[in-house]
Amino acid sequence: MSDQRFPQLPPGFRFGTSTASYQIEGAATEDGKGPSIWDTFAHTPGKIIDGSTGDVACDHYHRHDEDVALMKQLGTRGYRFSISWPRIQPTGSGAANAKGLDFYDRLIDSLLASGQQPMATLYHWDLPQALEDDGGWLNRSTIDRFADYAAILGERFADRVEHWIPINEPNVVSMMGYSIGFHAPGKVLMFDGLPVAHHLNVAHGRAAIALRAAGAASVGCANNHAPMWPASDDAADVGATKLFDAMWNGMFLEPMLLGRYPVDLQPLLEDVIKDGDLATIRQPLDFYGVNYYNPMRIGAAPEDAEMPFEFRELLGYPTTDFGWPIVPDALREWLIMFRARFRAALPPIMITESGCAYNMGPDANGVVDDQQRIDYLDAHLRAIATAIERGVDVRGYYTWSLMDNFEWSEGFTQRFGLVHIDYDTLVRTPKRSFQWYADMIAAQPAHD
Ligand code: GBH
Repeated sequence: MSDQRFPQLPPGFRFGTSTASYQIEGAATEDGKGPSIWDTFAHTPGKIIDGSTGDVACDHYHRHDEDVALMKQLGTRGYRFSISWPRIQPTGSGAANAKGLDFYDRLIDSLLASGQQPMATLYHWDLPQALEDDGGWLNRSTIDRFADYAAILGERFADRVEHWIPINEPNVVSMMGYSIGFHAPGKVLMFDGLPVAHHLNVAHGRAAIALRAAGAASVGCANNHAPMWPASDDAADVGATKLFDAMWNGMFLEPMLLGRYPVDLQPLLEDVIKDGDLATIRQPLDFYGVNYYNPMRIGAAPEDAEMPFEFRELLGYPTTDFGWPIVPDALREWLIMFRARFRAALPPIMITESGCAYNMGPDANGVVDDQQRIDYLDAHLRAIATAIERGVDVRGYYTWSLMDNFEWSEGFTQRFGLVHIDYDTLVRTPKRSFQWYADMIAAQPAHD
């Protein structure tokens, strides 16, 4: 009997949680870890809204056993985390740091012992600072460094990691990091940041090849997708939306799945594409990871603006504490469109991130009453269930995030976790949504 109180996903559907190294680990200088661009950026005054850094974050580096025990309590069967490149190669090249490898070795073994299949991201934005000093992702040789790093990880962990993701949200890396400078390394290059996008694409392909050569069974991606809604029917707004859609959604998706860039972007990338690159990028993917948060409303910018598009407020929907609109229907529509458009070129989909910021803490009774997060997860899982009924092959949902963590430029001010973190004491308190997620998983007909 199906339990109508909860969304029902097909038998075998995978439930998990998701995190990233710099956001949770702390231990910024321990066991030989080198500095990353996020260490540098967070320590630069004025970059992080509350002046915080990831030096300690959730102290997951020392408390991973407790965190894995929480996953077991949740009843998830998968956990997506990222590996900190500068723990493995402190300067981004050369021999591996044994202590860095050992940390992930312990983590992976404890995950497996607790019934959590590891999904490892190689790059969730913490580039070794030494590589940035050489130009970072603007420098093509960073691709070779990334392929070497991928080979090290593949050799050590391919026997135990179920799913691999080379790069988290390359569109955010390129746009937020190198075009508008809101994220590390804080470069404001506008369209001159575009080579970064291409280099990230090639790095994705090279890492996929290296991982498979080392025996990795399943390699995918984690691309952020946002449905783009024009601010009006005006040709200028529609045109600006089409361009931004190509830059945000098409720039990585199309080369990965089809081996070509969106037509509108081809002239902008002519100079940076080398022979063979497009074939390198288009590696077969075992799954296509989608990070979904919300649709965006785009309008044409005034002629003297630096970029031809601008972001407008999307009105008429409830918002999270971060101010992001809540539109689960847009996820359903987007998934259905995605399948209709790519058909046989589309691998099975995993939702590699989906979640919301609500910032309440424990009440007088110690309860973190985040009913809004429960409603959010419920609605998004129902949207996915509907897309699956319409024929979209979605295999899993890894909610962002297991626990509150360092939310990049927002520091500790935005809380995405199922588990509350007290940043003074580092005490973990499962929220009501944690219990809901556990009950929802337990209510599935049969799950993997
Ligand atoms: C992800 O990025 C990251 O992978 C993860 O590390 C992060 O903690 C998490 O999401 C939460 O932020 O202009 O109001 O329409 C999210 C990338 C891109 C999502 C911009 C929201 C637009 C918000 N974000 N997007 S809005």
